[in-house]
Amino acid sequence: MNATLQPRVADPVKLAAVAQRLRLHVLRMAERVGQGYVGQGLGISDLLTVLYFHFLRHDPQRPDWVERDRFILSIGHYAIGLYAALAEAGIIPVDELDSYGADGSRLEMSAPETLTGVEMTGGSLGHGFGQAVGMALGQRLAGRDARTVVLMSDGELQEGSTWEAAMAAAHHRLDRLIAFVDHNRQQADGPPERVMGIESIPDKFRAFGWHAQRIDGNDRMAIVAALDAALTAPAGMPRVIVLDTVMGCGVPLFANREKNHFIRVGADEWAIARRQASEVA
Ligand SMILES: Cc1ncc(C[n+]2csc(CCOP(=O)(O)OP(=O)(O)O)c2C)c(N)n1
Ligand SMILES: [Mg+2]
Repeated sequence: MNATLQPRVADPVKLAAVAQRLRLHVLRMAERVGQGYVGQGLGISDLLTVLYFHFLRHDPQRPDWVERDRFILSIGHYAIGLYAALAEAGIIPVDELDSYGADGSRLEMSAPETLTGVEMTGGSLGHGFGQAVGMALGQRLAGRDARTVVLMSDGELQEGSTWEAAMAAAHHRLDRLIAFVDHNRQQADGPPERVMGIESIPDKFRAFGWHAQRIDGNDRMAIVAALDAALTAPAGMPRVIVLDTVMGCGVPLFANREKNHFIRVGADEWAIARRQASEVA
């Protein structure tokens, strides 16, 4: 096994504190806009915490370091979560979060690759996975051992391009590619099982030649363990980790809403949300 693929030891206390700060950053951004993709940002904070503060090899002082592991956010509307992680990691200034979604801001509601730390412009769904496959292939052709990590959504599994990318990754035996699926059981028009069913997600990926796992995506140590298992899985297969997540996780006020894709929040609710996020560790 290549030494660079060895798992590292995670610090659960540190990760809990970081995840809480990410959630508070998400609320701070959303409160200024008054609405938005709050549920996604909160739901994915645990993954982004583990990636940016445990797993990814990156250097905040040199965001363009050529040997860095790549993180590709296929779902551009999740940008609010990514900005929180980039700020907490020191890649963009924390104070810049206040400009989220404002005219002229670098922090557009869909992540643009013109922003430091963003690898791909999002917005049009179903493209990040294919781009990640291309980047992983490119890393190998360049002789680098960097890992490529991509996050896509359950809604994106309904796109044909997703399965073309899955097939290509297995064909090219891209074992340094790790794909995450945020299975939050929501898309714009309701739950996927009502719009167009996508289960069983792990079985579909296995049929395409992938190493597949499924975990509680809001359990940070389960994410750490799944990444460890992905690093030591058989060579030659790309890896996928399906995350069962709760939209709005960490803020019960939002987590319990039936329609969570784009949350409208009353002016009086933000203080409650902030308090709830502060209580969860
Ligand atoms: C190609 C494309 N089709 C449609 C849209 C409009 N759109 C934006 S978010 C979204 C929902 C996609 O599902 P998912 O990412 O699972 O949504 P969430 O979990 O955030 O509710 C849709 C259809 C888009 N951005 N791109
Ligand atoms: Mg979804």
